[in-house]
Amino acid sequence: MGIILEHLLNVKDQKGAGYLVLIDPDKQDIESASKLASLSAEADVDALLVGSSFLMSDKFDPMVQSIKQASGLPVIISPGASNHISRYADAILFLSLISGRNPEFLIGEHVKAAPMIKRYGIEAIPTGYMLIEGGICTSVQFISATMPIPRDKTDIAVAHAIAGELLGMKMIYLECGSGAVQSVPNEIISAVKEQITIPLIVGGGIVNPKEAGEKVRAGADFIVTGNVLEKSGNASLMREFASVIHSTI
Ligand code: 1GP
Repeated sequence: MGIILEHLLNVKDQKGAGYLVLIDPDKQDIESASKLASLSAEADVDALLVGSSFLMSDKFDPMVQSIKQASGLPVIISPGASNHISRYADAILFLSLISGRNPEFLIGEHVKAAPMIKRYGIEAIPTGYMLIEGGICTSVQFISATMPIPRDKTDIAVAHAIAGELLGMKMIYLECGSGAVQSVPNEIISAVKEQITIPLIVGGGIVNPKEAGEKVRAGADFIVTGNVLEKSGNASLMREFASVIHSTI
């Protein structure tokens, strides 16, 4: 097992659940991203995710390097496509968009990215990425040209997650998409959690610590927030998220 996946599993064992902060290179410049990264380290965040659905920034590589230096935290790419690779990252969520039926996001982008990931020695964490309907058409839905799983189709979500685990994925990521107006329903989280043995990441549209705590109680092993901190860079809110997520179970 790679050291970053091991770190994540240790976090889950020791703290009950982990807190991941997503830095979107299209919404930050290097300076503000580095500030967010160093605040994250002070606020007991467990790792940083970096990525977006549609990378417009030409500063991905230096940004990953800067947030790594500023935080000392594990930096994990959460890619939207095969060009979202940086030699400075510790790991990459090797996301397969299993809720969709677009071959590019099931295997095509992976083939394009694989040689570079290998060359740089970046730890790849095979992850089943499941888009759940979140009240708006998010960038990930539009860019991937896939249909999210309807919020009331819990059984369909569960079947996808089981399939992901049976295919050998190491984590399942339930995602409503950045800026979603509704986060992943707790019913889906608990039903999926009951049927899989691999860790469960939940993100998209989580706007306050209380909501994050509910997701952990429902079965989330890792919570991801992006927008809510990017807008405010609010250190005390970040600490509140971390303490609720780490103390909920
Ligand atoms: C993590 O994509 C998300 O899964 C981030 O979503 O920006 O809505 O927090 P938010």
